[in-house]
Amino acid sequence: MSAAATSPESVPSSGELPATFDFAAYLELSRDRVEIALDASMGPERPESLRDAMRYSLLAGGKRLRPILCLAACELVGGSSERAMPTAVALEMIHTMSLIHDDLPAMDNDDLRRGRPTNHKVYGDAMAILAGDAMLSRAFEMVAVRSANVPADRLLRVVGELALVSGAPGLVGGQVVDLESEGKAVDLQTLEYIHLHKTAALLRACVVTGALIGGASDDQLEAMRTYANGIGLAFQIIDDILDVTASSEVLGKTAGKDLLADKTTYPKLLGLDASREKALQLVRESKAALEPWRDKAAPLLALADYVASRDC
Ligand code: GRG
Repeated sequence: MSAAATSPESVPSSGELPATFDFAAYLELSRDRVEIALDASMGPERPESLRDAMRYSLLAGGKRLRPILCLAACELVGGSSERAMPTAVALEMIHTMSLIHDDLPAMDNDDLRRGRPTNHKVYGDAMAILAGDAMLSRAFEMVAVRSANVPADRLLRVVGELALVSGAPGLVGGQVVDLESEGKAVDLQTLEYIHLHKTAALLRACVVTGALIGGASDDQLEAMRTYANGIGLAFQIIDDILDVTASSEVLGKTAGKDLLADKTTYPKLLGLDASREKALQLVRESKAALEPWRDKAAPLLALADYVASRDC
């Protein structure tokens, strides 16, 4: 991991954030940059009805955690985050299309997302399916056609990561096991499989693709994977907890859905306190993987804390 080491004057962080790092300002600035890039990714295309349905969900807000992770990982290994922006947008597109499809009556059947009626409630089921499909294709177009100043072999690896994460080894596989598990007694191993595939895989792809574009070495990529696996699972555990403890108003999506759909969740299997402790432990392990970078890792360290402490 020597390639990851930063200047000798840095103090070992041990997961502690440097006092000078202003995470709130970092988050706001990063979100603004991502919003501008997302808006620019959707031109005056035809058919207008499809464009409207795509823009409706893509530009509906959301935390934008996935693109920000991608940009931060790229910068941590010394890359310019500008170069990672098309991939960051692609990742948010894959995430958003998965939300559109997840909300459909044939899946989670939800009416509320990001504080608004779900895509199919506004545009109908057929258009919501097609808007999601078009967004998935657009994600690959963003990487392959809109990226600049990234070596072709690196871009090819990014395309491979996105293909894996959006297919059976990633989101689709996780969703299938999730749907098949509804109403059944699910053990911790199966629950972890669902969470790792439905949620953690995309968060890992964000960090890995950002690092690939930034020129990361194999050792650095391995450390990034370890970091991302921890925050990925922690993110979904917190999601399970918030489903029980937060209101629909705060979440911007229907609270209490897991109980209603008779889903197995971490709080159901372990209880709220043990679930929280598990998430915190995963975040601690994630942060430890970034130690070689010391203070330079402040954005990713703070994002790990954010995953555990978020309230929506
Ligand atoms: C990718 C081809 C392809 C298909 C998708 C429907 C499906 C297959 C998978 C479901 C994936 C899913 C909805 C997982 C849940 C992940 C999760 C916890 C989402 C909430 O993410 P937040 O809180 O949402 O970051 P915001 O709105 O802030 O972006």
